[in-house]
Amino acid sequence: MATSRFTDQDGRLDELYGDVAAADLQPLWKLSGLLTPEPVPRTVPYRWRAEALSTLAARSGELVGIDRGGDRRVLACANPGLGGAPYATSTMWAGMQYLGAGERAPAHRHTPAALRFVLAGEGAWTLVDGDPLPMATGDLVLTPSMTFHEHHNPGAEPMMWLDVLDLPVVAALDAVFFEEGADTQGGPRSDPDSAAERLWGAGPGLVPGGLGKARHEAAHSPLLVYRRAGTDKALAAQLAATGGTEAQIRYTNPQTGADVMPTMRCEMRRVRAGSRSRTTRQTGSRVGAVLAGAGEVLIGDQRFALAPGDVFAVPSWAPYGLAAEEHLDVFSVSDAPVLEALGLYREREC
Ligand code: GTQ
Ligand code: FE2
Repeated sequence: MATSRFTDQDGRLDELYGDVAAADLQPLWKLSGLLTPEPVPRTVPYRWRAEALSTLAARSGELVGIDRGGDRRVLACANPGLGGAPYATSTMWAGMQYLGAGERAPAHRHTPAALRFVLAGEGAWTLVDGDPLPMATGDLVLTPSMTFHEHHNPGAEPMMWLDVLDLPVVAALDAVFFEEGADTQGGPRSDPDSAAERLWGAGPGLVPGGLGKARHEAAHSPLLVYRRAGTDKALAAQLAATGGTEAQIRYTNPQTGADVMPTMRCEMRRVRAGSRSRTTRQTGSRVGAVLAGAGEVLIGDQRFALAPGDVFAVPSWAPYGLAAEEHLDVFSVSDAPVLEALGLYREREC
């Protein structure tokens, strides 16, 4: 029905809009783009080449020291869609961290949860709440929310790894807290593994019984490191068992089967040489990194060539798929646990 008693000719309307703005109010009927039929992410499909990441990180290592103040020598992947924010996607920080031979990054803790994935190299170790975690190619290391962590590289070679944090989520919720910690004296460690692995990584489906309650109730996985040998074996066995062209595993909390941390889901996907993966879309964004192989990634309507060490960003609801020229192993992190917890997770085959 026409609402003809309202006319734009009415001069009082301009006055109303002026007064509305002056009162820090906005009329919904003048706003658009709020309730879109589908997600309209600002994050754009993007790929950072390994070559640029590693050469610029190494140059930073020559010119920039690690001291209190800087603390971490990290080049943050800045998605060009995010207006200059140092975030890979709207919900995830991803950065290449470089630690020179003999260097140490001092202890601290914070509410944003972090993980490290080693794309190449070994020799450094991260100390998480006192537990030393040696890091090597293909390993996933967790530093959950509010755990003290420091990085040491007692070796003769520099080392680099990919950091992923839920910082944009925690920052959006205005829940960022940070504290410095007391440094542990560094030095070469002889431990080949961590206490977390000895206790929680003994064997598939086997978890310790009779431990204190606190340990079971932590919001994150008590297993703080997931080794390449384990994921490699699982992927190979899955491919053999299914006879398919791709395999996928999720890193889980051995105690609960939940994601390793409350805000981030970690996965590894393997696509056989000459094959294409399924293409899917899901709500929430993803950061991917190529551990091995060569091929192409489809993100939205764009294709990017992939080589080992490349990092890429998948916006929410963008079709995502992999094509392998050579047997491709891609590690990725998504914010899926957050969307699931809020009842906002959707997934669809494209
Ligand atoms: O290694 O503790 O990339 O605190 C960003 C913030 C790494 C770290 C990052 C951090 C760290
Ligand atoms: Fe940190």
